[in-house]
Amino acid sequence: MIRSILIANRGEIALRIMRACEALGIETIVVYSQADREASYVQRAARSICIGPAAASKSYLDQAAILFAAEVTKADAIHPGYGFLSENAEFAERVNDAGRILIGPTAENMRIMGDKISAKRAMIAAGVPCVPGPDSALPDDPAAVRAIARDIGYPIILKAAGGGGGRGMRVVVMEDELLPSLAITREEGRKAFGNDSIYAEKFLSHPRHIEIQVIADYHGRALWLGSRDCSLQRRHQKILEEAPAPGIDPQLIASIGERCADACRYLNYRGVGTFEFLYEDGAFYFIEMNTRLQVEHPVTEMTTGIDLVQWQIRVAQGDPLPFKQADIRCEGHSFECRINAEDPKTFMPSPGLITQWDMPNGPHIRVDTHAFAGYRVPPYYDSLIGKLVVHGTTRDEALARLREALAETNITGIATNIDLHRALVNDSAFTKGGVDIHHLEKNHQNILGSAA
Ligand code: MV4
Repeated sequence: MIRSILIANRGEIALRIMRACEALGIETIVVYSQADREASYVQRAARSICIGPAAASKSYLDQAAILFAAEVTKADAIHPGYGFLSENAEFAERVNDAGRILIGPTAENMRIMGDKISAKRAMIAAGVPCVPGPDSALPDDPAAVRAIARDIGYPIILKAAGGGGGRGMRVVVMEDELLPSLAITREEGRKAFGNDSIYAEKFLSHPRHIEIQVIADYHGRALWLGSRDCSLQRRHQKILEEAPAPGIDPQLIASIGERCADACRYLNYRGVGTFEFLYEDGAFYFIEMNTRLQVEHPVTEMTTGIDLVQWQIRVAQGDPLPFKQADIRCEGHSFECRINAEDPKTFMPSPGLITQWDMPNGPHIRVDTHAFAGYRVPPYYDSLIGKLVVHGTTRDEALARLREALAETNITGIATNIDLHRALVNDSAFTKGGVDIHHLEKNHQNILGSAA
């Protein structure tokens, strides 16, 4: 039984995890950097420990400092949240070696999925459909590389095995560019990830980004918990997500979901996780698996009624999942707007003092945030300061609630992307449903302009 959890994260997700702990009667310990001293969740925790200066490398990424804080407080478990150390296999091992529970999948799960080539190989073995292309690294021999690319068919995309989330990728349109592009991507992979393995895939030109949430216990049960559409993004930063993915045959989603749950059982996956797919012309193609709780988990909670963080904790302490796949429902529709402290036109971060913080509330509305009037947004971290989540019986009802909720929102003192969200909920392509991953970047000016 877990009696106490050290939360190795900050901001809205630290508070989200704290709420789940409180609901389960688990004591919370939070670690914080000097820049997060005035955050209210730091006072709310039973114990709080400053682990270093503002720079994440000297605080939220300092494994020794976090492990020491856990030792001092005798924390039974550590919850890493998202980002920071959440997908770090070495950290997971060190937590276990210290006799503590890491709330997340096993270090081996993280290692397999962290290497995008081994992830793809595992998915092919488990029967999950992948983007066409070999599940092995490109060879050194130029003639062999050319033959592989020709076999896939141009355009192709080169990806670094150590990359992911949009880092270390390059599209190749013609054979002329192949070897120079490969050399550059290799060098980037070597420098950024210490891994110069590169793989090649067919480049999909207009996909949607659809993901499947899963949860697996230590007793061989693995379930899929519906789909999310995360196509509205800019520079690999998601802006607005929804569940379920609109306009896709639920039977097709269910068949992919079953594949994901099968893959979890095949891989002895533990905890919560997300299978990321590209969806184009009616077909799904696996690209990556995230071995953590994700920012957008609330839309899945709203449509399934399952508290993912509570179940993540319960599974980590060995509880069996009490529901079967047939018990999992996808009810209605949910949207999440990521509220960022940033300029809506330039996307430049906008830290500083929040002078007014009026958030909507009422039925079918959820706001996940650590911010408040008088809170100072520090300049050192991600600009996400909150998430506005709504639910409706239908997508249109959820959208109407989202419009109303955004109209009620008033944040002053710092710039936020609220105006972008207000414009998005009136963008006809978005309201119709099913925009691709390029929609926001292509139409950003028009979307903002037509709202004014
Ligand atoms: C792709 C792709 C097109 N074809 N793979 C970007 C992030 C990383 N997770 C994988 N990514 C992509 N992989 C093939 N074969 C286009 C992207 C991509 C993308 C994917 C999801 C969400 C946003 C994106 C933005 C640009 C490119």
